[in-house]
Amino acid sequence: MAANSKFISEPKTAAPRLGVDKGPIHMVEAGLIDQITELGWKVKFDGHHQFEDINAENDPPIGILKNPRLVSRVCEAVATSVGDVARAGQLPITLGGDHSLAMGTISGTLSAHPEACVIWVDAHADINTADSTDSGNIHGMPVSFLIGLGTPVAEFSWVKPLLRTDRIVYIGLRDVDAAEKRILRENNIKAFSMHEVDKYGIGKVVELALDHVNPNRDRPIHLSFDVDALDPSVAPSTGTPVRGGLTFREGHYICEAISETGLLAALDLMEVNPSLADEASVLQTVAVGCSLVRSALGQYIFPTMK
Ligand code: B3U
Ligand code: MN
Ligand code: MN
Repeated sequence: MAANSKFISEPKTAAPRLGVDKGPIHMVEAGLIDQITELGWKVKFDGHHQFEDINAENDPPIGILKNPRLVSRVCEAVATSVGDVARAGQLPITLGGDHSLAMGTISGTLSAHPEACVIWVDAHADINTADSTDSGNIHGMPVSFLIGLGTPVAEFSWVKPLLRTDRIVYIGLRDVDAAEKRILRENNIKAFSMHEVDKYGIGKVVELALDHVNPNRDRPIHLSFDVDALDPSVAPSTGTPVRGGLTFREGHYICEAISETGLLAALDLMEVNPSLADEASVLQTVAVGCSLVRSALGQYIFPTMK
């Protein structure tokens, strides 16, 4: 494993919910880089991406989309960084930050590995289009941009519709808008909601999810993990907590099972937001975020069990 290396990038994000951009640095300050170095990885830390030149005054809404230029500029820079790292044969890890960043990370991954598939772990589907969004929050929309659904938004013309509808699968959904349900159905996009997690158990759900996007277990996997997929009792410090989520073990199982495939090509750990809770909740959420990353990087794969 010493020959492997990875790249941790923690972009400052564009969320109107102030504070979400402070999430990543808490995970780094909690010792994440040392922790994954101890697992045998060679880590290169890219630091914060700073975009000081765009603020609310010079970034008015486009339609009802909030902070469109800032989100677009940040995501485009992230796409370039992640693409460069992936092309170098390394594993890009992006700590967020709001989930609109996945527009950048997944664009980067697909530019390097066009055959890659995406496992999107989230309470939300994040598949509203510019036409269907009620909130105008771009973090509720990245998947539609990546697939190329809805009326194109010129500001985001750099996002190429490289993601095929049969190369993404969801796990953990439980708060999906009516319009998003229609989009999922019309495009035949596979989703394992909490209902399926309860019904089949997490082991079977991950197997079925992989069977869908990666039947021969030969495609690189981009894991985009929104920490709000976990139950708020496990990860309270996040922007839009929704009760009835994944347990600590279910979240970790997903990361472990993907690690076990040996196909992980890129990882996002998103929506850790320390400004939204008391100190104990922040520490708990940051610790869980670090722990999920370690699991995805092989912490719990014991050679004696093979
Ligand atoms: N679907 C809603 C709510 C939402 C999506 N993602 C988050 N919240 N975090 C929306 O705003 O599009
Ligand atoms: Mn999300
Ligand atoms: Mn979410």
